[in-house]
Amino acid sequence: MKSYPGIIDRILEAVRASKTFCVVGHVRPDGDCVGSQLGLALALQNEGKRVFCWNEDSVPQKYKFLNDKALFQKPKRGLKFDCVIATDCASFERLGTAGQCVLRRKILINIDHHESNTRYGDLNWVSAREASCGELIFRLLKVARWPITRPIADCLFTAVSTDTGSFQYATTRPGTLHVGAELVTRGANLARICDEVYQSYPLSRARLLKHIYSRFRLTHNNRIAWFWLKKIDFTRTGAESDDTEGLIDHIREIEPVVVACVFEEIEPELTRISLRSKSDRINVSDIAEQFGGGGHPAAAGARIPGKPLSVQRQVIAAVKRALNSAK
Ligand SMILES: [Mn+2]
Repeated sequence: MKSYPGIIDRILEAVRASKTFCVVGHVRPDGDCVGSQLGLALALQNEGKRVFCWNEDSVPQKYKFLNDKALFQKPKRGLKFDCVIATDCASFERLGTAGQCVLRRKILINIDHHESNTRYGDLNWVSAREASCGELIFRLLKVARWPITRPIADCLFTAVSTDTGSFQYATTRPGTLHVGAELVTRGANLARICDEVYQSYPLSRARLLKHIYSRFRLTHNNRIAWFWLKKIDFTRTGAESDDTEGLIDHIREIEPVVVACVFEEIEPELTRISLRSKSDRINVSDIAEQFGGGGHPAAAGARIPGKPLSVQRQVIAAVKRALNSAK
């Protein structure tokens, strides 16, 4: 709590002076995004604030249990907020259409843990040391002395757990585990969270996984693994685009693999890439930045225009260069 007293105090001052809020997150929200948004929104509601949450894309099925108070509601056109808070979102563009929904506001606060954050808020609290944005929200609540109720603990635990691969990634620090422990003390329902988030995948996702296992490719002495997700793969398996979260881990976890990459067809000439690194000498955020994206050293992504095969060649070549220069 010592490192950022100034910015937390300034955020709390702005929050205390505001009545109406919208808490927004990035396109294709993940567990850290939704958990941070809802944990913060519930705390604000408990303080008597009027709060909405909104994202361009809907809450993935596996996180819907966190939204039992239906806090996600599309703001009506022209609605004005005293305060908009963006969580887990590295740039204003990453808000997608949610950014347009909340243009009318007095103040924009940006709370995030991405190194590549562009500081697009009026107040910016960016701390890349934390493994998840959920830990920043936890700290905000502690400094504010707002109660961490059971529903809030569920949201924040989901945030921390999903962004750390269940406390496995190298970003997990002692503080991350302390936050997890305190959230469990405050009543986070581990059995329910693990069942909803990790043990309830739709059958369509299993079909997609079968496809991936039969199609993934290895190169560079098995140190690079990748697969493609084409639109037709979704149609064939009945999977939705939110079923793809975490699929990359299935190739990342293969022993010789150092860098895993997923290419997803968004449009015939627009590809979304996701990158994961298992080595602290390979920073995939640097690779993603070469293609206009960003993220964390071990997990990053980008959207790249161009012919799919050419995108694939360029990205694999950039990964090979990174591996060769890390030798
Ligand atoms: Mn995150």
